[in-house]
Amino acid sequence: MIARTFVVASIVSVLVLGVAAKASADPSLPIVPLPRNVQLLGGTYAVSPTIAVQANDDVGKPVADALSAYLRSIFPDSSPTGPSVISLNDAANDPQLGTEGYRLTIDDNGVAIAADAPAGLFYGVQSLEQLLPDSPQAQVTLPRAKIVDWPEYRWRGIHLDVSRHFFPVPVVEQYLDLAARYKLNVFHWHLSDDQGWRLQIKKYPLLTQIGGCRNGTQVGGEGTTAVDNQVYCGSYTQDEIRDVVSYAAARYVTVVPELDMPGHSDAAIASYPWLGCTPLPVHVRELWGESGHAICPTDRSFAFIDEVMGEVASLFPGPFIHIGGDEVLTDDWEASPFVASLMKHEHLKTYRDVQGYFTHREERIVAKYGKRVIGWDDIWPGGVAPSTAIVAWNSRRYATQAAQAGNDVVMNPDGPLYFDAAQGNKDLEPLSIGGLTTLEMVYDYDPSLPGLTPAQAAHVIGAQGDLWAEYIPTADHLFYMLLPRELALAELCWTPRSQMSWFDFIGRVGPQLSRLESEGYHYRIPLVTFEVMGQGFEFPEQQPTENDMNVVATVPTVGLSLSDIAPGAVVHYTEDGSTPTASSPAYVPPGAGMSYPSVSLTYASSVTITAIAILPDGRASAPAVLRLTTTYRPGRCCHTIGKPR
Ligand code: TNX
Repeated sequence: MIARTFVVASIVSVLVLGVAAKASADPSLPIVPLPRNVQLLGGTYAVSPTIAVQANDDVGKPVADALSAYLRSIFPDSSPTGPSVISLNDAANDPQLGTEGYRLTIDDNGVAIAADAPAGLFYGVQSLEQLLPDSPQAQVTLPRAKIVDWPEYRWRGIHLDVSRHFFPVPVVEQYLDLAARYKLNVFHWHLSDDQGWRLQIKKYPLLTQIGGCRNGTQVGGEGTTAVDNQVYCGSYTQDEIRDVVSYAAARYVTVVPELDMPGHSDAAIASYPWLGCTPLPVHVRELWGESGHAICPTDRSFAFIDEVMGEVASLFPGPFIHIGGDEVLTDDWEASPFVASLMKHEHLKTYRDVQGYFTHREERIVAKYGKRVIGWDDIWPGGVAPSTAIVAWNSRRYATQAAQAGNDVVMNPDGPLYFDAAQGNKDLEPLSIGGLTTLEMVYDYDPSLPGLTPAQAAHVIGAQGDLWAEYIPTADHLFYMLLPRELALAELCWTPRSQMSWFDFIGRVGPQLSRLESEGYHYRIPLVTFEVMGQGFEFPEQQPTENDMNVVATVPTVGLSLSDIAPGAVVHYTEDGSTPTASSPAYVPPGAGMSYPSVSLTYASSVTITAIAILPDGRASAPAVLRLTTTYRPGRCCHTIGKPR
């Protein structure tokens, strides 16, 4: 058992390991993303179960109705008869709020939300809902506070790949609910790829009839070639698309449709083989990874793209259409006599220039329908129009060049903002594409680019997280990969970097998980966190994995506490290196104040503490391992923090 010698000492330094920790000493209001300005006024306001919502005009009415519905879920037995009210006012007349900012005031007069546009009211309501409980209550109090809040970035995006696995409309709507709750405002919908075309196009019905189905799906992890031979189909009708677009709009989310061309187009080429540049048959791809095929830059292909974009432009009211453009393998182009003659005729020297030609023709088509092109950063080197924006997944260099040239850029780095990577030690996580993107890695990502003038920096319009779905066959798995990483994404998009604090953030994640839990969402249970307290220890930079930490102490006794933020979880631990179970000792947190349990070590000894968090229903977090070793020898000096001898 962890020695219960209580160390009462001045805490010189506190080292917190892992992904979860207690709230900081002065916890913020439990709102994610953290609001820009919060002034606590002291005391509380008691919310009457009969509280009503009043909007000053019809503009705010849909937002008021949504808030009323939330209040009725808390007070199911009362009706909104007043006299206390939550007032919504869409004429704050405060320029700093912009179209998305809001003021939320909770004082003795009640609750008031003011904004200068409906999106701002909506975001004020999201913040208020996070201060309210997530289940029916007899009594509710709110902290008296004044919040003035607006976002750092105007593109706060979440992406979803529905080609590799298809997610039906109700799942997409849940995905949008969560995006909106955390004040994300762009849904990048990856609607086509080699493995499936998912958007009904009336002029080209085979795109979904043939391109919407594949004859099998890769089974197993990266690199395998095993296929299950099961027919797998899925697509959205245009009516369904319109429903999703209006569902998103009601939550102030703009849908950006992506049709990925000229690479990643096997499903389109399989549907209409004349789109391709190869005489060989092309099938809707069953394995993940890239195919060698690409759409041929013929006039017939561009006539097809024109008709497709016409339908797309009429379905999606937002300003952008995403044309893809990533990972174009040029094998088919290189073998094509047509491409050879095109290159000669158009003076295109390289295949990169051919991609530039392709992009420019798409830009002209998209502009004709009153829209702007956005594409993966792979389109940058071939040349793009000034109005074209790029999503930088691959190259900070291209992102920087684009911002310098005055093109808008959305930061979306493979790594910190790729949520298809594992959230912890991949051997303990569900099958994923691999790699490691912990919650903390997401949180630490800063979308700003160094070395830009303010005018150039203004072209970095925001960031987005991606969910590529090769290894994500079900909705439960999808939400598991999304949560809680989406919360960190939301905060880095909304909250100024200078106000962000990891420890403060994880203190606010717990209440969010409790609401997500009550709504039945799957999420990754955060690891147990170790706090090592006192002086004279070192946390080597190289840690084996997220779950596995080494600490070298230069003192014989180290104060330690374990904590977890998962709702209702109990921490269990072992000290012999074995994985804890529910029958391992439960960790009882010490009381408030400066008393902590401590671990006593003798020279050159070490102890391995392994801890898991077990939820009431038996689900458990991955184990977190802390190996403590001491180099302390009586009589030798150990005053220097972090420098063991
Ligand atoms: C690269 S990101 C791709 C996708 C894959 C993803 C897997 C991008 C523009 N292309 O086709 O699904 O990696 O992480």
